[in-house]
Amino acid sequence: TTGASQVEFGDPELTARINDAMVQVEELLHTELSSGEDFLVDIVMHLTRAGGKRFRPMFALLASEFGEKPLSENVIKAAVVVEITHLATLYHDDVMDEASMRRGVPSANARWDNSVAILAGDILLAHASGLMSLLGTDTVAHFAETFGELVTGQMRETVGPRDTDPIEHYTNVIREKTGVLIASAGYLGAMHAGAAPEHIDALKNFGAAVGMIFQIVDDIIDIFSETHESGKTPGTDLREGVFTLPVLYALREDTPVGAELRDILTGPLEDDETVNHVLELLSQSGGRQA
Ligand code: GRG
Repeated sequence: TTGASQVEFGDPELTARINDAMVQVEELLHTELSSGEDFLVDIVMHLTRAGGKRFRPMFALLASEFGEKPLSENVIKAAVVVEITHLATLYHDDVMDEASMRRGVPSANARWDNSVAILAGDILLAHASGLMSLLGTDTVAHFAETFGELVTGQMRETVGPRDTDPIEHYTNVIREKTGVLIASAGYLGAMHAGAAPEHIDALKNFGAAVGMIFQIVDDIIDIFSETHESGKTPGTDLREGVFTLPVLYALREDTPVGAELRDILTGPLEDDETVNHVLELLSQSGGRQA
């Protein structure tokens, strides 16, 4: 009834525990975001109601299994803080990308307008901050750093210096904009379960790596899918002049389409015809192997 996604692991007891805890995550998420006047709640709950994988809170719960108090109340709160922060970034990201779809429904900027979507992201951050304050100053300090890095990643992608190696630039961007929040899920889940410092650290590092893989897959989908699972049109990054790993791979000297791509890809792509042509070249480039 809560819409919480169900998962299955090899161990049936773990499956039951995690699914029960995900129901608690969903309940707290709904309770937290449902406070306020009706007109606000509709906007703030828009993407939560639309679905989403809840990958980050799930990872926080799993990380907590390494501690003495797995799935404790504070672990649930930390998982919800991470999901709400993620939601805030989705609202803002869709404004920046002028995206019309998210989680299979119209994005908030399409359904309302840019101002509403930006403000909704801000309210979500206010909710995340309130909930986070219940978890103590260490968590707040950790989160301030995490969130700063996340926004830096988005900023680096948009206006960051380009004098480093392009792959290094891309790696820095995805580590920051996607890796750190998933790392934080692992860190906070393990920390609030009372895990040993070396386990907390390992789960943070594992989360960072998983987050980067997650973003690379997302970027490959943006280039090579017919239509995005979320209903987004492929080629969003190209339209913005953001060159992700499959593009950087195809641009190399030794790919058959590298020279032509280098001529075309000098900045954001203006029209659909050029975007489609580039997508076609990329599909011939072996970029899927990137
Ligand atoms: C100040 C709130 C605020 C944000 C500014 C916009 C921004 C900084 C950062 C954007 C970072 C971003 C959107 C990274 C992409 C992360 C990503 C892979 C999103 C998709 O995640 P999924 O697949 O989505 O987990 P669901 O819908 O399943 O939750």
